[in-house]
Amino acid sequence: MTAETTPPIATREHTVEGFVREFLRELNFGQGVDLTRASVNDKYLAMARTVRHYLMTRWLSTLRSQAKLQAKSVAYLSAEFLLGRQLDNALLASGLEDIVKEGLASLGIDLEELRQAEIEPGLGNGGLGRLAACFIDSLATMNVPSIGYGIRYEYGIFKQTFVDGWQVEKPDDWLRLGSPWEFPHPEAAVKVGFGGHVEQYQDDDGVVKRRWVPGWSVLGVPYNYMVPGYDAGRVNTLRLWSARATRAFDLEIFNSGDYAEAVRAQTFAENISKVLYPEDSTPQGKELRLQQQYFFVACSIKDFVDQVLPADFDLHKLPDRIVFQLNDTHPVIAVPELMRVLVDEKGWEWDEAWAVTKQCFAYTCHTLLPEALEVWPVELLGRLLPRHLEIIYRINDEFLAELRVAYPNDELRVRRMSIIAEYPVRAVRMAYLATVAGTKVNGVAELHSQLLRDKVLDDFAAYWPDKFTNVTNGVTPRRFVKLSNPGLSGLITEAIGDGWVTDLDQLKGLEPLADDAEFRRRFREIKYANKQRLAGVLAERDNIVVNPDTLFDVMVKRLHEYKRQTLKLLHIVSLYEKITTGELAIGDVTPRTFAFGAKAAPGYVMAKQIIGLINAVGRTINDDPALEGRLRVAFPANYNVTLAETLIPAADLSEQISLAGKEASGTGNMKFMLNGALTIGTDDGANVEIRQLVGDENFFLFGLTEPQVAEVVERGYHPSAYYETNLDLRNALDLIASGAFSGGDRAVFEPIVSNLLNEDRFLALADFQAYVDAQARVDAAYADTDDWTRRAVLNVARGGFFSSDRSMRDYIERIWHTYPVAPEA
Ligand code: GP0
Repeated sequence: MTAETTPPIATREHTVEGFVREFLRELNFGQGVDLTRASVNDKYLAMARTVRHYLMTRWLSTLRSQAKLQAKSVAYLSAEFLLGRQLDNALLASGLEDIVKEGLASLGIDLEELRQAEIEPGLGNGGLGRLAACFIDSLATMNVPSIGYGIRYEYGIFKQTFVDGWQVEKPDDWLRLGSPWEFPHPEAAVKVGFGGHVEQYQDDDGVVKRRWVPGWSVLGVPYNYMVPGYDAGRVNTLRLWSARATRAFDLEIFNSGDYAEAVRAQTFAENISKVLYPEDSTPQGKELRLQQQYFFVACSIKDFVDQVLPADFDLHKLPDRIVFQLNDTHPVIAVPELMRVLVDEKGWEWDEAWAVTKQCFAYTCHTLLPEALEVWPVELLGRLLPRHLEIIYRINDEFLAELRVAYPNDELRVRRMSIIAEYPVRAVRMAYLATVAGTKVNGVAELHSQLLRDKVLDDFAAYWPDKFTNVTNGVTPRRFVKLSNPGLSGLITEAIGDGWVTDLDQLKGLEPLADDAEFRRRFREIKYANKQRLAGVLAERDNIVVNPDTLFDVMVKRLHEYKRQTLKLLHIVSLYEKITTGELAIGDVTPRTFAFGAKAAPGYVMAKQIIGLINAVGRTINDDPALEGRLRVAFPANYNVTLAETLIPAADLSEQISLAGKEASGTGNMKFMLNGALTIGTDDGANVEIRQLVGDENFFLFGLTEPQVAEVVERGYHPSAYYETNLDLRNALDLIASGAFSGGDRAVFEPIVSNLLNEDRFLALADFQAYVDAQARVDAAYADTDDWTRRAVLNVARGGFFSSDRSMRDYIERIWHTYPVAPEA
C-alpha cells in the first residue's frame, strides 16, 4: 500500500459497546489510569478524546476532498473565537449522545459530572467573538469550505469575581487541566518578523527594490481544532496560533553569555499570545496588541499560501480560491501583509499585486462608537512594521490621487477620506484601510449598515455605493436552542419535526400552535423547568437564591455605558424607593427577579462603579424583609457562554435597552427571542428587525429613536432638566446619592450620580420615563399568563431569520460567492 491508497482507519463503531471500548482504551492508554482510580478530569479528558475519534473520519475526508477539489474557501480572520464548552457540541455533531449516556451509565459514570469538568475556552470578549464561533459552526453545518484563523491565547477573558460587590479579575487559566480538543503542530510552525528596518537593493536585473529586514522574529505554532457540522456534514478547521521563541533566541543564550537576559527575551516573544485583551469596544492601542494582530494574520496568510494551496499554485488566481473575511479591524494589517508577500517576496509589480489583493478581502464593521474605531499611530506602526507602513502610505497616496481625479475641487473631502489621520497624532485609520482594500464592507444589522453608510463611512459610501451591504447577525440554533434548551427543542420537534435545527425558518410552523391551549401549557411548563434549572445552578454556583415563580427579567452583556445597565438599575431603585416610602404597596408589585451578568473592562472605571452599584442595590433589596421576597436582584459573577446556556432559556423578559444608534446589532437579543423571552427594547441594532418580525404587539418598544437622539444631542442635551422635572427619577437618584446603598457613605456612588446628572453621554435620563412606562406594560401583559405564553410562542415561531445559517447564506450571496462542498463519504 502507498500513502495514497491507504484507507483511513479513523472509523469507530457506533454502538454502546464500541464506545465503551474506545473510552476505556483512552482512559487506560491515553490517561494511564484505570477506571477505579480515574479522577473526574481523567474521565473527562478520555471522554473528550473518544468523542474526537468519532469525528475524525469526517475531518480527514473533509481535508482530503478540500485538497482534491480546490474549491474556493472562506478564511475567517478573527482575533476572537468565543467557543464555549466543546463536549456537548461534539456529542451532538457526532450523534453520540444516546450511546454515550448509556455507555457511561454502564460504567457508573455520570455524563453531567464530566460536562461540568470542562473549562470553557473563553477566547473572546463578548458579541464579536461569539459571533465568530456561531459563524464557523454554521459554515461547517452548511458544508462551506472554510477555515477560521485566530490566536490561541494562553489566558482567555479574565475570570470575574466579586469582593464586597466590586469586580476583581482573576486570570483565566483555561489550559491548566489539559486541552483535549486541540491538535498542536509545532513542526509546522511559521516565522513572523517584527521591527528592524527597510533596505534598498538591486535585484538580479538591476531593478531597485525595497525589502524588510526584521529586527526580531517569533514562531507561530498552529493548534488545530475540529469544527464539526451538525448531522454528518463537513468537519472544518479552526487554526489558532501560539507564539514561540525562534531558534535565534536559543543561540543568543549561548552567545551572549547572559543566560537570564536570553531567557527574558524568549519570554518576551512568547508574550504575544499570552493573554486576550479584555477591552470590548474600546481598543487600547498597546504595542503588544498590534503585535498580536500582525502575528496571527501573518501566520495565517503564510499558512494559506504555503501550506493550504498546492505548491504550484498561480497566485494570480488567489481571488478564485480564497476570501479573507476581516472580523472588524483587528486583522486589517493582513492587507499590507499580502501586498508585502506579493511585491517583496514574490517579486510582483505593485499594480499587479494590488489588483489581486483588493479582490481577496472583505470587511465587517461591528460598531458605531467613534472610540471603538481602531487607529494605530504611525510612530508605533512604523517602529514595529516599517515596511507595512510604507505600503500603507503608498496605498493611501494612490487612493488620494484617484480621489483628486474624482473630486477635483474638493480637497477637504480628500483629506477627510485619507487613511492617515493627522490629529491628534498621525495615525492609520484601520477601518478606512479595510474599506479601501475590501471588495465589500458590511454592517451587522440593517440599522447599523444604514448608519455606516450615512454617518461613519459616508464619504466612502458616496464614492463606492456598491461596496456597502448589510448582513444581519445570527446565532447558531445548535448551541443556543438544541443544546441549551432540550425541553423546548423536544417540544418543537414533536410539533414540526426536527428539520428546524438546520432550517430555522421551519419554526414558522409553530405559529398556529400559539393558539393551542395545550401547546401553551407545555411551553409554559418547559419555561418553568428552565427557571428551576437556573435556580439550581445559581444556588450551587453563586449561592444565590431565586424564585422560579417570579418574572425572570434578564440583562446579560458586557458592562458598557452605551448599553445602559444603569437605566435598568434606575427602574429597580425607583420601584424600591416607592415601596419603602409607601407610595406603592408591595402586594401590587409584580414579583420579579432582576438578573444581571456583565464583565467590565478592568480599566473602565465607570463600568466597575456600576457593577459595584448593582451589587449594592441587590444586597439592600435582597435583605429587606419588607419586600417579602417579591423583588430580587441576582448578579452571578463571571457571566460566560456556559452560564448563558442556562440563563437565556430561563428568561421571560430580555433587556435590550442600549441608546438607539449605539448597539451595532446585539446577538443576545436573538438568543432570547428563540428561547421564548419577550423583549423590552429600544429601536436599535437588530432589535429593529426582531420587532418587525414578531410584531409590535409582542415587543415592548420604548425610547428615543436614532434620529431623535441626534436631534436632542444637536440641540444640546441637559440631563439635569429630566432630574428636575421627573419626581420619580429624582427620588431614585437622590436615594443612590444619599448613601442608602453604601452604608450611608455618600461618596461611594457619587461619580455615577454626578455623571448621570451632568453628562449622561448615553441619555439614560432622557429615556427613563419611557422605560418605566414600558415596564408597566410588561407587568400588565405578564399578569395574563396564558396570553404572555402565546406571545412567547410567537417569538420563537418568528425568530427563524436569526439563525447564523441565514447570515452565512447572506455572506455567500452578497460577499463571498462560494459554494457548499460536501465531503466525500
Ligand atoms: C463590537 F466593536 N462588538 C465591537 C467590539 O469591539 N466588540 C463587540 O463585541 C459587538 C457589538 O457591540 C454587538 O452589537 C454585535 O452584535 C457584535 O459585536 C457582533 O457583531 C453586540 O455585542
